[in-house]
Amino acid sequence: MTTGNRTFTMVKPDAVAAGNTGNILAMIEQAGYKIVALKLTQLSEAKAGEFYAVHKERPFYGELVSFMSSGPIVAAILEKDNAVLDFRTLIGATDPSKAEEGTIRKRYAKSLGENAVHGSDSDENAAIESAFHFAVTDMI
Ligand code: FUP
Repeated sequence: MTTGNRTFTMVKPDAVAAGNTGNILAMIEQAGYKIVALKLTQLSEAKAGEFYAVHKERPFYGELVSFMSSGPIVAAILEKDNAVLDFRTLIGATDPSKAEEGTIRKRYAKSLGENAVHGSDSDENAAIESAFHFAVTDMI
């Protein structure tokens, strides 16, 4: 695996429950990403807490952990040049009211908390988050 050409994403419980998984994956593929690992899963509260441990001291942590463990998610590893930064552009701002037209969050996010999709914020975190959800043998 070359660093810099992969990112990690989750279609969050709000978007899976609303039936938007297929449309979101289509937007991702249309943006030039190749899906190199993919699974439907559900995080336990403990696992969601671990994934978002960096936010432990933030006031929204409890709500975030409870939301992210509230239903199925779709986790994926995506490949493209400049994967991490281009994916942040594709998903748009964390708060959908501030997201650009044509972004995934503008189209599908309900609110700052229930914002449809996750995207890694650095190459280092993309590698850590991918390894959190997938074994090397799960990746193409
Ligand atoms: P992002 O990288 O865009 O997913 O945003 P952050 O890492 O800053 O936040 C992670 C998640 O915490 C967001 F997807 C939603 C949630 N969050 C809140 O619920 N309230 C906030 O004020 C900030 C983030």
